[in-house]
Amino acid sequence: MDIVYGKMLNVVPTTVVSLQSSKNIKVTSSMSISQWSSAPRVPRIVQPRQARVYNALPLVHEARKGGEKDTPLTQQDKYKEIMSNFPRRDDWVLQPLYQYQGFWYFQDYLVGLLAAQENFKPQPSDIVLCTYPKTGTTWLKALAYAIVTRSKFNDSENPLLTKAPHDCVPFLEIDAARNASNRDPEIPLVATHIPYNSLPTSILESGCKLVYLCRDPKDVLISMWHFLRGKLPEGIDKDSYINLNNSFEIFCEGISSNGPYWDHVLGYWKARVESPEEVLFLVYEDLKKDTVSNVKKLAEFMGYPFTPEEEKRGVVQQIIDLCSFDSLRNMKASKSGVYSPDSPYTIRNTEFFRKGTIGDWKNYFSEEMGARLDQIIEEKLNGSGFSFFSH
Ligand code: PAP
Repeated sequence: MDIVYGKMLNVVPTTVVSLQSSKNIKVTSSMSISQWSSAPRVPRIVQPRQARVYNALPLVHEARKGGEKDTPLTQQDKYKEIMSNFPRRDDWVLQPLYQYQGFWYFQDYLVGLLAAQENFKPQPSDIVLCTYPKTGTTWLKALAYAIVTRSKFNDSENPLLTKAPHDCVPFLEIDAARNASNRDPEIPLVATHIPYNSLPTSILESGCKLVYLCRDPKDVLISMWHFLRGKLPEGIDKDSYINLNNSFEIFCEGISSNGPYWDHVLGYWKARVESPEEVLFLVYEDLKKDTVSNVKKLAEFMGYPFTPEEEKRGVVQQIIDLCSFDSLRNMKASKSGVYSPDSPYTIRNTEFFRKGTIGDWKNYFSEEMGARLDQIIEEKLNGSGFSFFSH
């Protein structure tokens, strides 16, 4: 495979202090893409942050030659120009994070998000699977796909046996927004990491059902930390680029891909409180501990409830078994395949399956660090009616 490790990060990070147009329009990162397009061009007033020169490193999603072919170059350039005015942080080293509508995003991902906001047209029956990265997206995709397609395929024909879950359910900001033909119109599922308030208005106006899955933040951070370190070239001292203590501190500050994590959770939780018939809110730990009732809840919510006859035949358990960590991890597609080879987001499927357990954070953080992150999250969620402690 022709992977380019060529994007150099030898840049001096900058922070946008203020942006004022000649017509006195304040330009902020909370503006929508269409507002940006009509805003007059403004000079950048920047203040250099701590000057750091990074070594050449691969992108978070390894860039491939020709990988950006789905999205016209002019559009890519437009988005990159827009985001060059957004507040920026370089803490995670692999790529800059840009702040947009209150959340931080890696540069290539933000291009996809902006394209999704501008272009995505949902099908009326679509169900959107929404997650913060590393909270169980792969598992949720597999379960939802198996539920929705169970009468379409017999047991030996299910595409999950030969295709990775990420190839069965497209990502809105990676596949679907880049090219509408990247999805099968017969499968009403699309997945996204986009926070609730930044979802394309086309989704919010369409009344599509949303399923949200969240996870204990301590395990999310450990999972993400492993994933991002896995993007560093072999043989280098990974701790000098992405070490645990620094990752912990910046995550606690809210600086992480699609973070702050607590705001991501809160956005979907509030939506669920306001419209329980449109938003299902699931927790990874609950799904692990009581998979049967959560899978039934998921099927019911999506409009594909199990019949008593199906329950008697053990269909619920068959789906759970098919989508279990061990089952999916051992599939040929998971062991050898690559996610999204025609886009700039190329990830080996093995990277989506690490341990799949609850509480792995204890092998990395001290009790004090765990308690500190818990306290931060609890304070942020305080008064919302949702707490990770009750799961
Ligand atoms: P993504 O955001 O990049 O799509 P996502 O699937 O959300 O990744 O998260 C990966 C985590 O889910 C991994 O957790 P870990 O690092 O703590 O191990 C992965 O192991 C876990 N995972 C993947 N598939 C399953 C599954 N079938 N059951 C339980 N956990 C799973």
